[in-house]
Amino acid sequence: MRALLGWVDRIAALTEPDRIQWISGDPRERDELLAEMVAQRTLIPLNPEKRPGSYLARSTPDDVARLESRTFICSEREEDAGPTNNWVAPAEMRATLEPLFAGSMRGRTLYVVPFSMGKVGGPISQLGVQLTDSPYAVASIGIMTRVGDDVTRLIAAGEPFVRTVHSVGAPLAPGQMDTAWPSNPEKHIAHFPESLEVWSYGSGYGGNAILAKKCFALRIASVLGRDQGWMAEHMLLIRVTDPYGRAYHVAAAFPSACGKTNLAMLRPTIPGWSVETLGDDITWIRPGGDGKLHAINPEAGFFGVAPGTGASTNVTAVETLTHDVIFTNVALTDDGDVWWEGLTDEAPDHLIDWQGRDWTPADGRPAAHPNSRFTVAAAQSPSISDAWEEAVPLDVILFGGRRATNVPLVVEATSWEHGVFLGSTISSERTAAAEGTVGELRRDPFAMMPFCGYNMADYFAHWIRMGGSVETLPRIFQVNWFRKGADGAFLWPGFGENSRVIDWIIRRLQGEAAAVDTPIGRVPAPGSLDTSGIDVDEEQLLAVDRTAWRAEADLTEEFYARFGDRIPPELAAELASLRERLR
Ligand code: GTP
Ligand code: SPV
Ligand code: MN
Repeated sequence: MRALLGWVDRIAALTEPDRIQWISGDPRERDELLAEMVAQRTLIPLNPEKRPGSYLARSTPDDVARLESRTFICSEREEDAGPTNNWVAPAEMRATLEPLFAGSMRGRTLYVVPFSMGKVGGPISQLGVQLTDSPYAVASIGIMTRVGDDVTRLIAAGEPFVRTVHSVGAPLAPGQMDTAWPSNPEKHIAHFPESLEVWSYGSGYGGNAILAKKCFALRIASVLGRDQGWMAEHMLLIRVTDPYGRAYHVAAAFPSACGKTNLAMLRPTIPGWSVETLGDDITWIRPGGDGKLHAINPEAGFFGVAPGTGASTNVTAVETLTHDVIFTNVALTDDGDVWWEGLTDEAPDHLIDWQGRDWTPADGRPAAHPNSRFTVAAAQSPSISDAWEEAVPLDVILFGGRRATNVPLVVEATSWEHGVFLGSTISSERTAAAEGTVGELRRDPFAMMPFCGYNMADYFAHWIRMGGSVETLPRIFQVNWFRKGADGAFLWPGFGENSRVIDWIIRRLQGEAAAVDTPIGRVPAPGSLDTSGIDVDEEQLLAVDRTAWRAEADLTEEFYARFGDRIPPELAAELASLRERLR
């Protein structure tokens, strides 16, 4: 406890808040915080008849997504951050941050938020504390993690914890009016993997501000996993039950805004199957005592993409969002409810858009920001599994991305090493979840490019190594719901119909579905994928074009070359045999 108190004192002395508030986890404390934010105009209460317990927040236009260019891994040695991370020496970053944080909380409250990733005291769980001057962040962390006195007691008893410090960088002079969304044009999201610290300055949004999420549960946790023999992954986690009542656990790594929440809440369109949700964004994986890898969802809520979430795409999400939700950057309806593109087929005649301006369909611009999101407790999802707070044995791992060309609907890896190779070669079209040009193709191995806290080649080697940690490994598949035909339309209906791919995968595990070998892996044999009742061009969906794949192999070689001789020999060998098979 002395360690925690001393640290809070030091940060308070640096940031000079007007007051310090320890978050206990009491529901009354939460209600007070929400009421304060309403008074401050940070939150707009929604119509309690339509959306009880729910609020809308609007950020500033420069604070709407993760900022990868402002995200830093500050390891002692540059090579430990690797060529795909922004590296700054720890001493240099501290020298940059100190003057920014000095006095940055003047006129504000410093909240001390103790949180647990995974259930409090759970065998795979980890503790952290976020010090923040953002009540919006406090409310979000309260939904996304388990916060409060239970955690403080564990820390007092000597449990280790990750230290995270966050300031929106908007001190208030005496008497100065606050703004609805305080932030600072200068932003830094800095990770210190050796001292297990995160310092975030200037942003109030999502992964930049809820430091338990990407900063801790992925970037710092990936380093802990490397050192301690476990894995922190950008994956959803589901339990799939087949028509015979057999249950399987499936984890899937798709890049940001590429369908994790959708698959996590999948409603199968084919009879006999059911899917339960365990997690939608982050999965921690460890060898279990039974010779299998075991997985947990370390989070307690969903911070999900709103646009594209509707009755025809993700009805479970729509049902999850009926009460007690914080929406950010969606549109406001005239009757005090929310709307976003894709919620309904037809837009309302009039809205207030995400920037607070009048909006009609004729305006032509989106009413909700493309990266607008909902924050909601996992427990209130109708699809939540009874087992969602427990560790479950992992049977299948999927890797995916958003690829208009080349990548088939589903490919089965022929071995763990081949599966790791597939994961390492994933590229995906950029989405609005971070800055950058939407649609531009970029490498996103294991969907972890923005989230790996160390050298990505060492991360690849860690995956290879984990293959030797248990007797029965999950089977690995690559999927792509986003392949397009010559007319530019998706070849695959997606959403609930993705259950047909899950069905094929599970029947592969049972030895009940046929596959054919291609140079890149196994694809469904003609007739083995259940396409009854839908009209799809299976040949195009599963086609493997050798010329295009030779070009893909060239790009993979270029990508690997960025890491020099740190690329594990197993992956270099996989690339060589791919080339061999493509000849
Ligand atoms: P993060 O929270 O950013 O990590 O992303 P996520 O992977 O959870 O993203 P999410 O599931 O919210 O996906 C967002 C977008 O993907 C929405 O626009 C969806 O409409 C779209 N999407 C999801 N599944 C499918 C699918 O099967 N087919 C198609 N075409 N689009 C999909
Ligand atoms: C992502 O970008 O992958 C997210 C949203 O899940 S955020 O928490 O903002 O990073
Ligand atoms: Mn994510």
